[in-house]
Amino acid sequence: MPKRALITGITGQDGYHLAKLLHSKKYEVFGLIRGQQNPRKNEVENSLPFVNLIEGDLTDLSSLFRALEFSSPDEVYNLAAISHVGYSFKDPILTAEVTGKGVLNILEAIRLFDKENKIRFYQASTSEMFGGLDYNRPGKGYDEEALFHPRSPYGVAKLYGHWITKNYRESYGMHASCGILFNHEGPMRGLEFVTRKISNAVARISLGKQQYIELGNLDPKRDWGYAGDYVEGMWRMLQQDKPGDYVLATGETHSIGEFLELAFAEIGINDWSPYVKQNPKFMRPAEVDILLGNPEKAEKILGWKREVDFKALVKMMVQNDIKLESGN
Ligand code: NDP
Ligand code: GDR
Repeated sequence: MPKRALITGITGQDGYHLAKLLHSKKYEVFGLIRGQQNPRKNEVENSLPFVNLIEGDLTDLSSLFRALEFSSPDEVYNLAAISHVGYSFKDPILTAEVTGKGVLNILEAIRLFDKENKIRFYQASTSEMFGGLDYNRPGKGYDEEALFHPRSPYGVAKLYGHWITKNYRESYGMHASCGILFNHEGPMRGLEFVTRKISNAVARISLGKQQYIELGNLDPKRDWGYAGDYVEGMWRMLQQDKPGDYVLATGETHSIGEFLELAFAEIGINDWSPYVKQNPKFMRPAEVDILLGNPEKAEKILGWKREVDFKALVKMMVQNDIKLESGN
């Protein structure tokens, strides 16, 4: 019997990569999609034709229960969230409902549905829970034991999701794991995130379709990996005999300026400064200045390691956007 997996957040970047990975491993894949007429539905049907879509919303426990009944999964990957940190300052209450309490909804639905306690659960936790104040692990990078200090409504909501997942593991013996993932990017990244915003703008500038790009704060540093590598780590967490929490990261950190430098170099521009304008509109009330992860535990126990390095990631994203923008 093939294994069955239910993915929430199927229209997102990670939903795409994870569905592909599970399909390649012969899983039957189900994806939760929200809204009466989700604008991304056609896209998902075309790019992931093997996925069985189920309508539902993380804020609606009854829809989650129905999704479990319909898919009868061995594994549930909870990737759905309001995931944009900047947006979470504008809509903090909705962010708490979806990104925070939504996790409780799906855990509760599983607890009520799965009387034999067999379902394995993955929660998409994040480096945003650490907050970038590098005071407790100077230089070494955040690991699973590092202190949390979230700096946005998104980070605070994710911390609730993280702890309630651990609580269900401890209280009910659920096989529930949290992947504390640092930023991961790629051609499927939403245009609202800084890496894809840059790769898309660079492609358009090279084709004469755009003059410049407007960005917020250029100083923050991030530990950027490739999303295709990270979904492999998610899957490996659920294949362990025991549930646990794991950091997935590259162990390197780079500034937005460095990303700009490599991206513009792809189109033969060495000085990017004339093409970048700063706009306070893209700044946040509180910033995460630096994130650096320590993936030692995942490397040791899961045998996981990132494959794509920073330079290759930037190249992949810019070249993909040049292709898309030139209609090839
Ligand atoms: P995306 O923003 O690309 O995808 C988010 C998904 O959540 C979309 O499919 C969206 O669906 C869905 N969603 C939003 N609200 C609801 C709701 N109320 N009910 C059901 N579905 C909903 O995120 P990523 O794929 O990049 O990330 C996946 C998860 O991992 C997220 O939880 C994110 O917070 C977390 N994460 C991501 C990292 C990264 O670097 N990418 C790093 C660490 C954690 P719709 O199309 O309907 O909007
Ligand atoms: P992040 O990603 O906040 O790390 O969250 P994002 O790409 O949005 O921002 C990274 C850094 O770039 C700065 N920045 C800008 N960001 C955006 N989006 N747009 C801009 O124009 C811009 N200019 C500068 C930001 O201030 C920030 O410092 C991502 C999400 O995927 C989360 O869901 C996930 O949990 C974390 O990564 C790990």
